[in-house]
Amino acid sequence: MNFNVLTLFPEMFDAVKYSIVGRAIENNLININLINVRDFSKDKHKHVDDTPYGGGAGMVIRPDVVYDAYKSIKNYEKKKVIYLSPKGQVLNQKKAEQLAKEKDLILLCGHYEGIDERVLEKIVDEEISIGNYVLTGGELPAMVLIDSVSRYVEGVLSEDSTKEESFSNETNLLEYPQYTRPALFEGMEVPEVLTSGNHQEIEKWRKEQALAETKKKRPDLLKKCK
Ligand code: 4G4
Repeated sequence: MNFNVLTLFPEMFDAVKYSIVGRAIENNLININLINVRDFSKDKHKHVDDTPYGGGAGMVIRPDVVYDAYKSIKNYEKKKVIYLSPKGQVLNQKKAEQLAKEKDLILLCGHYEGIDERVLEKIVDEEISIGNYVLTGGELPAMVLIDSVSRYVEGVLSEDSTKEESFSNETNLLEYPQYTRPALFEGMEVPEVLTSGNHQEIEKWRKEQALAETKKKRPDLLKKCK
């Protein structure tokens, strides 16, 4: 899967070269094509923004600069364009899974007061938010989207890990708690059932824990599933 990113701060995407997504890039399972919008500026000072018509604080990114950056992407007309914005539909697990079916995405990152509405009207297919809060730019949301979508790309994770976890398991419950060595940590032991070797009992305990965990930490999830 190929993520084309239109951004004023391509260096921020160095953050995704680590861990599982980093390995997926190395293994050519996913690719991130960074397009620096500033390279498409019209003036010698490399300006990309201007004052808003009608007045008001801050600066707005010019539509022509964004449009030229967009058109530099090969076969741009055929690729779904996502604008990361606080006005968007809030990203969830189902949406991440759906987006992983696309061969290509174009992620548009805004800054300052945003981007001129006309180019958004012209090129944006979907507006997505990563939650109800405001950030200085769309880069962190784009990286969050890349991470959540990449996990659904074939070969990125081990077989079973996307199926079992919170928010995508069939039960709609949070995951049960996990334990590893040492058996004794700061006076705290591991729940006995997990070292019993009784797999039926372990499964039963994990189901109970998942329900208890959800009741305690996210009761809203229980109400949502009827
Ligand atoms: C577009 C319009 C996304 C992008 C305005 C982006 C939060 C989210 C931005 C802005 C963002 C989110 C400058 C407010 C960049 N903030 N919740 N900021 N702003 O997904």
